[in-house]
Formats: sequence, structure tokens, C-alpha cells
Amino acid sequence: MRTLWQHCHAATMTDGRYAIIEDAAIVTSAGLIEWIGPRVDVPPVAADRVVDLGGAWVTPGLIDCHTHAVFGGNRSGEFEQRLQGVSYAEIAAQGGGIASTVRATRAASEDELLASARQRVQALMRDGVTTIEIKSGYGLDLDNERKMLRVARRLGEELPVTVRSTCLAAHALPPEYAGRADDYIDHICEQMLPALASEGLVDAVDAFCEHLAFSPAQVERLFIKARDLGLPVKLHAEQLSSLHGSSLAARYQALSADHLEFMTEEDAIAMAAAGTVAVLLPGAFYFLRETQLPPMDALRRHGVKIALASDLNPGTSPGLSLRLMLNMGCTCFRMTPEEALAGVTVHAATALGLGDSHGSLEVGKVADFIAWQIERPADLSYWLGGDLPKRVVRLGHEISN
Ligand code: DI6
Ligand code: FE
Repeated sequence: MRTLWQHCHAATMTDGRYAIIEDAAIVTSAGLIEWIGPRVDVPPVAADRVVDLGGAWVTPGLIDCHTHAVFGGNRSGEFEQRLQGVSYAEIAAQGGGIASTVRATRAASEDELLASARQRVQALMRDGVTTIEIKSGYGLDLDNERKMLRVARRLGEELPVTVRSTCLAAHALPPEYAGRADDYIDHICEQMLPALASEGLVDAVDAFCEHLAFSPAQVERLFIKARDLGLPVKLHAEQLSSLHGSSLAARYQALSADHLEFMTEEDAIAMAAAGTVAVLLPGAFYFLRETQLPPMDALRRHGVKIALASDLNPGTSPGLSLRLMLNMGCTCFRMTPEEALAGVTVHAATALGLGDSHGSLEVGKVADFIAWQIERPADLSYWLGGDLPKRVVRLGHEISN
């Protein structure tokens, strides 16, 4: 079925810019963009269907390239305790924090995890998200990491959204390995990752490189294993301190290094040279009331591609709106609305290894796009979340969500 979509303006986001086409037309066929350009130039194609978009602004479908959307329970109780004056250390001593999410995730069945994650993913989809990355990392043993990754795969099968799954077994030390972080890394490398990869559950490998998680040397062992298995890597780096995990990630041609508040200029130079995308997560910055900003000037000066994501997780970013993150990227990190939109489209696609097929409105890419009833593209960063009127097209077909 060939469809001609017209009466719209397009922010195509090619090369990370708005790259606007006024009074645009788009021809889609077999799920792909077959032609896009000014309406006056539409080739004489035989369209099966012509759709009037009513003067909308069309952007690529939004891509949330960093989420932990699958988890058991939530931590709103801890949130409330902290605001009543209970310290984080006390909460952790009571078995709270990430350990409580690990317990709840292990206790939940695959179907229970699917049901709770489905609601969160659907919330993101109502915001115009057509592609989402989902990490494991609250199971921390083979069966429970497998359960999380299977839920990610099932979400991609049952919802009209493209899901990329990332194995984050090196997120935290499971209680049964307390004091034996190197042994846990060995276990991931020798048992968990090969098994999960052979089951086709892993699109990328991630780790949390931080004093309270895993060291650069431990992360490097994991990266070497991922490379042996032919899997691309990503890294949570420089969120709370500077360990130069982002430079390590660059050495392994990582798809992305994420968080990055404490990264240095040298890290930015390494990332630019490797093409490693900087994924900024303003939801966690906001929720933790951090004050250290990622080095925006260094990232820009060295030409590092910048993506933005929700980091949706129960501990540090219970963020159910990617558009709210656009506003936070602008307000907290001083990104421009154009940079923010590029961060959830073209650069987010690259951060997932989907740069050739997703993220911008170009011939040959998937026909995933949103027709927004807005005044101008900056509206997407300007409103603080909320349900903007829009039509969502995925693989050339309009979906309702
Ligand atoms: N960085 C974070 O902020 C989260 N994970 C990570 O690697 C914390 C996740 C949690 O507290 O549940
Ligand atoms: Fe994260």
C-alpha cells in the first residue's frame, strides 16, 4: 500500500538539525519512506491513499534510547520516607534502594512484570515514542535477567513499538556476591552473557561504572566478552564521579556513554573520535537534585552527538514522559529545542545502532513519524509534558495510542 501524506510541514532532523521542509509531502510504501520533499515536487506516483495532515508538523517518531522500564514494585514509599527526613543510608540499611527493586523483580512472574511494564511503555508511547530501549539489571542472576529480557522482547511483539533490549547484568552487585564483585563479573562473562546472547535476547551490553557499582577494569572485562560475542556496548558513566568510563567506552567503540555529568574534555575528545553518542538523562539529574552539569560546551565543541532519554527507573528517574525530558534538557542542561529534538530522534537512533534505519525523515528509512498539531517544533520542548494532539504513524500505518 502506497500512501501520500500531505498538508504538513516536516522537521526531518537529518544531520541533527530541524532541516525543515515547508508544505511537505511524504510518500510511504512497504513500511518505508519512499519519497519526501516539497509538495509541489511530488513525483506522479500512484498512491492508494492520500492523507491530509491538516497543517501538522511532522517529526520522526520519538526514540527513548535509555530506559529501565521493566521492574517489580516501585520506590514511592522510599521517596516519601526521604522527604520525611529519613536518610538514604538509613533506607539502604533497611534493605531499600536498588536492592528492594531487585527483590521485587525476582519475586514477580514474567507475566506480572509484563503487565506493569506495559503500562509504563504505553505512557511513553502516548507521548509519541515509537522506539524504546529497555535494559535488564534488576534480576542479577541468569533466570531473572532472562525473565526481564523476555519481557522486553514480548513488549516489542505485542505493542506497536520497536524495542531494543540491553543486558545490564552489571548494574549492581547481587546480595549472593556481596564482597565478590570480580567473581560476579566472571559469572556474567562466563555464564550469563553467553547464555542470554545465544537465546537472542541481547541487542547490546551495558554496565554501571561507578564507585558504588563496577570499576573500569571490571567493565573492561565485560566489554571484551561482549566484543567476543559480537555485541555492541554502552555504559553508565560519570554520573556521580569521574572514572573516565566514557573514555573506556570510546575505546570499545561503544554506541553510547550515558549520564556524563562528571565527564572531562578528554572524555569528550575520545567519544567524538569513536562516534560514541552522549546520552544525557535530565530526569535523574532532576530527581537526585544534582548540581553538576554535563559539559555541554565541550560536547558541542568536539562534535559529540548528544541524545536525551528518560532513564525511566524506579530509583532515580520515574519519568513517564519523554517530552518532559525535552523540556528538562533545555531547562536544566541549556540545550536548544533543536538539540533536544535531535536528541530523541536522530542521535537516539545512533545510540541504539539504528542510525541507518531510524531517527530522521529520509528516503529508505522506516516510516515512523508523528504529525503534531503544534505551532512550531519548539512546542515539543516548551510544554512541560501533557498530551499534545497528534497522529502517530508507524511503519507507514497510523496507529492509535
Ligand atoms: N544509574 C541510576 O541512576 C540508576 N541506575 C543507574 O545505573 C539507579 C537505579 C535504581 O536506583 O533503581
Ligand atoms: Fe540508567
